[in-house]
Amino acid sequence: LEETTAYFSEKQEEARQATSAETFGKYKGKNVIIVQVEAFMNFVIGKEIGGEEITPHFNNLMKESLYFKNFYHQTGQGRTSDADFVTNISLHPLPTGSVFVRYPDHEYDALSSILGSEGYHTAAYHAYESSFWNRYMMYKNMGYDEFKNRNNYIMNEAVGWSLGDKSFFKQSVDYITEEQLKNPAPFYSFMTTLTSHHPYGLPASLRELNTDSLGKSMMGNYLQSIHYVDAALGELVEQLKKEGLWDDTLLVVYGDHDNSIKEKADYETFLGTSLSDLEMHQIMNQVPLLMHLPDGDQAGIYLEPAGQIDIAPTVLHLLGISTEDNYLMGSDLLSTSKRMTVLRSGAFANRDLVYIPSEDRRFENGSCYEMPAGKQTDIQACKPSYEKSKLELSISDQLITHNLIHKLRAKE
Ligand code: GP9
Repeated sequence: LEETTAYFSEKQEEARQATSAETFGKYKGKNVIIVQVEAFMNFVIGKEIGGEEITPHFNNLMKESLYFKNFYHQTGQGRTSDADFVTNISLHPLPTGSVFVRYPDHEYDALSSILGSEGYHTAAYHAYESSFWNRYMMYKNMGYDEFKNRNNYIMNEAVGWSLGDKSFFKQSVDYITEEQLKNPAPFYSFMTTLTSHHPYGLPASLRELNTDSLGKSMMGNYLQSIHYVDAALGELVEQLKKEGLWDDTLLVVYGDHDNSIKEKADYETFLGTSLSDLEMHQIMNQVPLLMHLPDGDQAGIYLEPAGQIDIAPTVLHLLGISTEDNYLMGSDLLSTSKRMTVLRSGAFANRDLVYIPSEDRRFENGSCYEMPAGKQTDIQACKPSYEKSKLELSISDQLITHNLIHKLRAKE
């Protein structure tokens, strides 16, 4: 408890100072839509195959959005559920299993419950079985007013595991507009897509790219799926504009985790270059993060490392909701810069260094790189940040497993 209290007093002081930043509360009362895209990785952004852009809609939206180029997923074995947990609850996932499944009844400061207590209507949307990853239980704990799951969607576009993302977005926005008519309060919508799920078996009628140069590889199928999701994102933006919601909504889009294609050769063939261990590590761990603010404000390419853990604090900062009394491990991305992004594997990245652990997890057997040069350096250069990253993971683990938020609040 003492260690945890000391850690969070520092974080909460950072949050207190952030309230005087220019960006704090700039979008007070605006709606928030967060889209978590299945297996959406950063290496496809801005890339082409057969003369066509893989993500033309995303690339276009980037021009009027904040795009975080060095953004990491921080998931562990709980995959999609971990991404949801890190993003909405701003703690690390566990070293084994999924928090959604193991500790769905512990106390957390979820973005949904914080926004709910600020008068927002909150809803989670995912067109699959509500029990998968124990969402049904966990979303109750996270305080969502509604959870629209497979039972609430008309299956008019069957693709892969479930409903295609185009119809999923269309029906989800219809639910939002329906609710707005009854209750015009600001809303928070968390949408989890599914079409681009492994093994990427998109029907021939939906494959629009020419991936012949990759043969019949899974990588080709993956790119086809991502191209489809990108078109679905384009339709989502158009529908939000048509419904008059676009100018009053913060839209956040990010990838949940890697695509499970682990062979380096597949990436080398697609990118047309050989890849170092560091480059391969970045490819497998970086996902895109895009934030569109009304009027295209703050647009640009942000290079400082960041991770899913920073999304909830950033959204709350922009809405002017102070997190001084919350237990969130991430940082607001607009008012802080000297961050360290810690991954569940024990890897970390800050402005100057990237550390990659070895298989045996012994610190001295890992690799330390100077950034942005990407040059391997003496492992000892990574030692101080390594100690900090270890502490961060262990505090998060203890907080979750021993229900410490509950205990700390009881002490207050
Ligand atoms: C299913 C979906 C898939 O509901 O979220 O999760 P994943 O297998 O990617 O962890």
